[in-house]
Amino acid sequence: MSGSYSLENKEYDKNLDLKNVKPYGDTLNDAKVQVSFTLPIKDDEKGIEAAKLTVMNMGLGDINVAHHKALDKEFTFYVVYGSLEKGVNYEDIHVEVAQEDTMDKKEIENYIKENIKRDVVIVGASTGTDAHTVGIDAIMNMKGYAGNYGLERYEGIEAYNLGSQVTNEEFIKKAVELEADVLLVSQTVTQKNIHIENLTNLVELLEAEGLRDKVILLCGGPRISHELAKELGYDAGFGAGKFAQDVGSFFVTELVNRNLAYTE
Ligand code: B12
Repeated sequence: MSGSYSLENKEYDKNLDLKNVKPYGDTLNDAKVQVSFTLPIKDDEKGIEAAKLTVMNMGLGDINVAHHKALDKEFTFYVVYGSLEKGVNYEDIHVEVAQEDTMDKKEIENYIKENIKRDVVIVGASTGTDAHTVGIDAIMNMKGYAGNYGLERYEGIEAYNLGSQVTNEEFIKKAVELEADVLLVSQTVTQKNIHIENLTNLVELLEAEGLRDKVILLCGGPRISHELAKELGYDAGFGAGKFAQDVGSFFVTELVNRNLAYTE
């Protein structure tokens, strides 16, 4: 057919270099990315140029402002495409993860039966001013999330979900009352680093009460990494795509390894 354009006839770079990995847009190594942001300016030609310069400042070339929309008189939303000049050395990356191997529900239940020999008590909440419950519910609720049962359904686990907007003081009080082995903290809102402030405050309060070393302290949320959690004084952190079996595998083995699993 005349005028038709065939992708198959074009020569593309097909060499994947793990020492210089670049984003994949339409083809390997084209280094294309999409960035979206809002500028506090009106939606006109000058604004589009400001959006281009903003993206240029991020180190992108071959820039195309694909979308601009006035949010009101003084704010405009932009979607911009560009290409990155510099790739990353994937082979040089070393990341600390909470758990290399994840057990499934049955394996965790058997592990508790054989190694802990009593129920493990877990208290969880979305703490501070954070009103998001879906994350902690995904981990704890009986029915679970995305085909993964929550901890309430596990044999050998006694799980208490306190809900959202639980102050750190209330959280600790309840943990002491229930003699919790494991504390699960969920943080979703990260604006102005409120999560850092809140998570740090919890560690300080636990330390002040002499409780920090007596519990397994874990946090999670869409912007929580294991690295950040460790930095803040937590035993581990779990981000997006983690489920009850990931955190469960971690705390049952940690209880045994740290000798916190008092056995009769
Ligand atoms: C639903 C929702 C709400 C609902 C929450 C209902 C509820 N009962 O939870 C409502 C409408 C109440 C709400 C309110 C607000 N929201 Co909201 N909300 C969302 C939304 C759309 C989905 C969140 C969600 O449910 N995700 C699904 C769960 C399953 O995912 P998850 O939380 O990541 O959890 C997984 C992992 O992170 C991990 N995990 C999570 N916690 C834990 C804990 C442990 C211990 C472990 C092991 C693992 C773990 O396991 C889970 C399963 O894999 C997101 C946007 C989005 N698409 O993500 C915005 C979002 C989170 N909300 C946002 C904001 C700003 C707010 C408000 C502040 C808005 C406002 N100005 O009023 C308020 C919150 C007020 C407050 N005081 O907290 C922002 C947060 C921005 C930021 N980074 O700070 C988001 C990202 C939207 C956005 N793009 O701006 N929100």
